[in-house]
Amino acid sequence: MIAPDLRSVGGPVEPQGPVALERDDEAQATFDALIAAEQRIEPRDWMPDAYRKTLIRQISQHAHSEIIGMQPEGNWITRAPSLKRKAILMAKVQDEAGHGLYLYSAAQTLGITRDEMTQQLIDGKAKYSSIFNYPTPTWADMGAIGWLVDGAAICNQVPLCRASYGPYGRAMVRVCKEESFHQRQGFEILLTLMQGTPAQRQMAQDAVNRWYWPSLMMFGPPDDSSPNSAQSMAWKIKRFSNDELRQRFVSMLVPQAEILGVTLPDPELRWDDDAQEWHMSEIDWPEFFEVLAGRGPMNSVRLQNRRAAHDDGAWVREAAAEYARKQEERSLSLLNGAVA
Ligand code: FAQ
Repeated sequence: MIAPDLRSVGGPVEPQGPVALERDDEAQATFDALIAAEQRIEPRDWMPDAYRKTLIRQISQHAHSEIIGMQPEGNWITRAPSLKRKAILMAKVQDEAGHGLYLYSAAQTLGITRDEMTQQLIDGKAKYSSIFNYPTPTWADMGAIGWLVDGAAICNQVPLCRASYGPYGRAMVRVCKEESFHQRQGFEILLTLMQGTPAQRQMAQDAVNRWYWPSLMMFGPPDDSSPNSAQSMAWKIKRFSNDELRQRFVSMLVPQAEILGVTLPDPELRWDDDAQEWHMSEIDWPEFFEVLAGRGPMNSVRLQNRRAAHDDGAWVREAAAEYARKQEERSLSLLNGAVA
């Protein structure tokens, strides 16, 4: 069944004074009704300013994360242990670039330009996921990133496929399909290492030890210190709280860790039957906030690399813009010739 379209407000006329106020109330009521009815807000719709700003914040941070997120694994493309592993890793890193592009496009529908977002990132003013500020010293890190980081990304992003803002939710559907391939390839790298020599098994366990806690931090601060959650959930951008998703993630990891034969590095981790949740050690929140403040192990390297790539790519952007200008000029003169 097709849901009835609740939009009755629209059109280009911009009334002033009391009429405008009435019109704003009407637009707000339509927006509220669309959210309540689980319908999507589209770029053409009126939306509260705070909703627009929240989406620009979250989607642009998400896009930056995908772009910066290419670096930890990009670091291993030239050193992958076989041609097959190299091809898979290259495809994965390219996928992350694609995710960044879908997300920048979704954010652009909200009235911010790609240049503005890029500038915020390279000026160090924009956030991106804390997880990408950790180093990747061994090949096993490729397995741990796929299994844990992409695994956490899937847990967080599957509910975002139902985000109330249309372009974001639709971008997430494709992203999630690709992330599940990423997670499986990470799992398979770890499985192969765990079936190898004692040194390979140790390398896999070390990588899991290093990525486990940062991957739990990806879900954001605890619910009682998450300033944006309540409003984002009321707007149905977020569907679950940070702690709820963290719990789901651990539920997914525990049986998979058993299959792999790795130990999750938390001696306190156990299912609490009374609370119906995983009991775990306290996450190192001071470390999380240090990373957010730009003082993680790899923050400055990640930004330096991004700035260098931006500078190195300047000629490509200029050439593309000039090519587009010439194409337009040519099609205009053809059109004028046809008219004359
Ligand atoms: N890192 O009030 P909340 C990936 C910030 S993609 C950095 O809870 P919210 C794919 C937060 O932005 C990974 N900052 O905020 C891949 C807010 O900042 P602000 C990225 C964080 O928005 C895999 C402040 O703290 N995924 O992995 C983090 O309601 C492998 C207060 O927090 C997304 O972006 C953090 N971990 O909830 C790529 C998913 N956590 O602006 C390559 C979409 C929180 O108020 C390789 N985003 N902050 O100063 C979301 O779902 C949400 O934005 C949350 C945060 C859950 C991240």
